[in-house]
Parts: sequence; C-alpha cells; structure tokens
Amino acid sequence: MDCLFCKIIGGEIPADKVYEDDYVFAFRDINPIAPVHDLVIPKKHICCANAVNAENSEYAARIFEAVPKIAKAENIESYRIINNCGEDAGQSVMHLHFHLLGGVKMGWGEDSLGKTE
Ligand code: DGP
Repeated sequence: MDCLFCKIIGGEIPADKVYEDDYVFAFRDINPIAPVHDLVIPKKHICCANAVNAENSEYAARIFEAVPKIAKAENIESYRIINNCGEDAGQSVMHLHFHLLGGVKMGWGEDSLGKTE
C-alpha cells in the first residue's frame, strides 16, 4: 500500500519516533506548530476517523491509552489532541492520525493554535 505513514511504521521512511507498542506508533511532526507536536497513529492502516469501526476500534482505544504516556515522556501535563478527518478539515495524509500538541499556552477560537486560515 502506498501510504506515507505505513512506510514510517515499517521504517522505510525515517521519522523521529517517540513511542511504539503493538498497536500504536508516534513520531514528531515534520512541520511542528507547537514546541511538542507529535503524530499518534495506529499500526494498522485506517484511512480516517470515519473508518473506525467495531473491527478496528481496539486501535483507537490503544491510541487514547498511549497519549498520556507520550505526553509524560514529552514532559507536558496539558495537551491538545486534534484529528483532521477529510480534505475540508485539512487531512493531508490518509492514515488516521492524532496531532498531540503541547508545550505552549493555547487559546481557543479565531486565533487558536491549529487554525491555519
Ligand atoms: P494532516 O494535515 O492532519 O493530515 O496532518 C499530516 C501531518 O503529517 C502534517 O502536520 C505534516 C506531517 N507529515 C507529513 N509528511 C511527514 C513526514 O514525512 N514525516 C513526518 N514526521 N511528518 C510528516
């Protein structure tokens, strides 16, 4: 499968790994928008949040189990998790991923972190 994040999981494309278990892989975003900006992804190819279902939901659950461990390893107590689902929401890589952002005081609204336009 020609998927960038599957290639990162498989080691074909290098990435700055911050966490890995049987279900979850996490690495630093190549274009960070916060001092901590990791991408947390399932090791199984799931295209997007719309494709989470009863058969693969274990991966989603494991992601949310891994997030606090990753935050602790990154030395942040507060963080924001963002999932872009679909083109209009800004999803550019069609492999389910959660942006884990932290290390900065974040607003909520027009000028908040993560809003690009
Ligand atoms: P999204 O726009 O929500 O689909 O987020 C995709 C993110 O993936 C974006 O913030 C940049 C990041 N990204 C794209 N290509 C690479 C890569 O080759 N390596 C790493 N580490 N991150 C990447």
